[in-house]
Amino acid sequence: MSCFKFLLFIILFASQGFLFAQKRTGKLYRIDRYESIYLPLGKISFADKLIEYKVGTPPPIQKYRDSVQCLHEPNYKNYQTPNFTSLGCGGSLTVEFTDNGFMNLPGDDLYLFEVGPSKEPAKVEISQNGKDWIYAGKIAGGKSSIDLNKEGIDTETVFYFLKITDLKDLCKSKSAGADLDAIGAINSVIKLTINADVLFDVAKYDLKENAKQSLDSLAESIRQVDKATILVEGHTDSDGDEVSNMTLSENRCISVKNRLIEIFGEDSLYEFEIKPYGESKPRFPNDTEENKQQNRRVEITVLPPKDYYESLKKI
Ligand SMILES: [Ca+2]
Ligand SMILES: [Ca+2]
Ligand SMILES: [Ca+2]
Repeated sequence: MSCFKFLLFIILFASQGFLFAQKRTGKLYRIDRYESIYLPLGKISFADKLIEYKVGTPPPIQKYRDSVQCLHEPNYKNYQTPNFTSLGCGGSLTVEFTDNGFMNLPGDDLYLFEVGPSKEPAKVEISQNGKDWIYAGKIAGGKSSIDLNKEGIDTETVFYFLKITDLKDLCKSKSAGADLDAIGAINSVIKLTINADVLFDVAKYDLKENAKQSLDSLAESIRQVDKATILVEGHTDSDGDEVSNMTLSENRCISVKNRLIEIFGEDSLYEFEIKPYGESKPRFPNDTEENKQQNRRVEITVLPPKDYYESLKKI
């Protein structure tokens, strides 16, 4: 290799390294002076919207009652700066995740940034729809994680709501009740469902011409995260026989995957996985035309990348 070529090689190599260093959504958040928590999907992983704030009794002083301070990335500075929401004794906060959801996957699933000088325990419940609640665990107070791996919580449901209720441990401070700076999902996901009729003609698996636009806009949502596993799941209705529906959904998954690879380019940091289900997982009984239409679908889930889960095994 000539000297010039070698130099060029070094420059290219270094600039690629630089690009890669730039291309990571996953982010470390400081817990204390010594520890941090890694969120593999980065800043989208936090609760986005306040649904309800029920202040407990006695309540915290007014400046600690700003209900939206518990949303988005953590930004606690010190106890005097009210960058957090205090629940009051026995109070509760209900929040929604709008640009992401969360799931019960390997390792800890949620991370609550409970801040301030005292550690105040709280109960956490989760919900798919904001109506039906499942007990998810207790936090001892302080910055705490929750593993959803318990009875009654499967590994397929995507949750969008979280409710935290103070357990009345410390009721006499200015910031009575647990103090929430941020509510994060470690196992954060983006789930996108697209009606198969938009993408394909009946019994076909090559994409319709205008399907490409639908997948382009879907790709924009995926781009919020630059490194992930993208799971493509295909479902049909019950018309036709089981075996051909399985083959059809598999071929449709492959079409969607190939189109996404075309959009993102071969050297993107996404890894694809496909799971065809045929007619085996209907959302609704296949007894009306409307229900059948709802059952014909492609579901795309953007998950933390595989190397994140491999790093968990090493600990
Ligand atoms: Ca979010
Ligand atoms: Ca888990
Ligand atoms: Ca905050």
